[in-house]
Amino acid sequence: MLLFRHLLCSAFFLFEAGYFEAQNLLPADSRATSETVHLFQNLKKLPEKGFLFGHQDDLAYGVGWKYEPGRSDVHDVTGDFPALYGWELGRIELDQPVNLDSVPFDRMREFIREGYERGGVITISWHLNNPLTGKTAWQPEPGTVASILPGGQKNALYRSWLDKIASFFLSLKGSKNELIPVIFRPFHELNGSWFWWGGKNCTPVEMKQLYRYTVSYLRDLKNVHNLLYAYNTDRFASKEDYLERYPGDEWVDIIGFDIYQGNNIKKNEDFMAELDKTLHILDFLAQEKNKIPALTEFGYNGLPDSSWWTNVFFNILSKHQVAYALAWRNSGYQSPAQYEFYVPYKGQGSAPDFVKFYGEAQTLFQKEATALKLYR
Ligand code: BMA
Repeated sequence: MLLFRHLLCSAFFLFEAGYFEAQNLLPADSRATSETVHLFQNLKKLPEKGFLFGHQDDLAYGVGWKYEPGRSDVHDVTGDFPALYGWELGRIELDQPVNLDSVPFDRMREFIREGYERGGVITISWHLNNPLTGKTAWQPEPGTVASILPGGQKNALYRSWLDKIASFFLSLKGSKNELIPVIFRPFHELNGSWFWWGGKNCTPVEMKQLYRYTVSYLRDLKNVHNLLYAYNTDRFASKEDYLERYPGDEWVDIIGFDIYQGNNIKKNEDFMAELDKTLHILDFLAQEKNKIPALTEFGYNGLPDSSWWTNVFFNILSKHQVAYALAWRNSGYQSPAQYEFYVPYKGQGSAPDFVKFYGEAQTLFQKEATALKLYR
């Protein structure tokens, strides 16, 4: 009888959501859909195996082409699609039909479904305009973050923008009418000062408030339950630096950062040393906080080094634990001064090395991701 009571009590205890939360088996949204919870649990185990290779806007366009059904620069080079697809919502807040990089939101929805149905993972960023001035994300104005928090003059406007992204997230449906899970990385690069939400443009306290407010609004008010939340800095110097604007473990599922070679990190050795050091801190924090580590954006614009993928990037990444790494977009020719791509296209100098990188056991592309059944 005693034993029976004991078993009954344990079962009762196990069924309490509190137990799962305490064990970190549930994401920041304890009411997340089952596909989202499975993705969360599978991503947590993933670094033991390897990392998903991702590419921004991969299915929409590449170098020298746009909107050719079934095409992808990654596929042209490797015969396989990425395992992770990045998309961007900037300008959805203005009710525009296309985003700031000219991707129509309707097409984006179809591409998201296409990648998901193949077993791939979706991550979304949002370069939302400055709500105080109406200018772009890159045009900071003192007081912007304070103005959109509760009590601020632009809070109602910000809420109306959140309503629009909530509708978009809730419109992402798979073939069984289930919601498609998305890794949302609001306020990315939040320790740099180039966006209105970042660095010296607000205080760490304001940033934490805004992050929590945004999660809570989407999750608790709009009932969006297909999101995992990524805390996403830019390059950083130390653990303390990384955590300065961290909203707290209960608000975050994934911890990551963005890092690029070129511009201010020119030499391979310097990039490797910094990537190694910061990934080492991330490994430690992911363990300590029981979070999913990720390289939320990376790249070397124009890929001028033909062996960069194996000698530089994989050389360092293979020593660390990340669940995924997202390469930035292949927009190609933009102006004589700007030619932008971060994965090789067919015939590009680093393409053979990228195929070698593809062949590494730790790099996971679409076929491997599909086999992993990340939503079950
Ligand atoms: C930047 C560049 C821009 C683009 C922006 C938002 O890094 O790629 O061309 O508009 O991201 O996607």
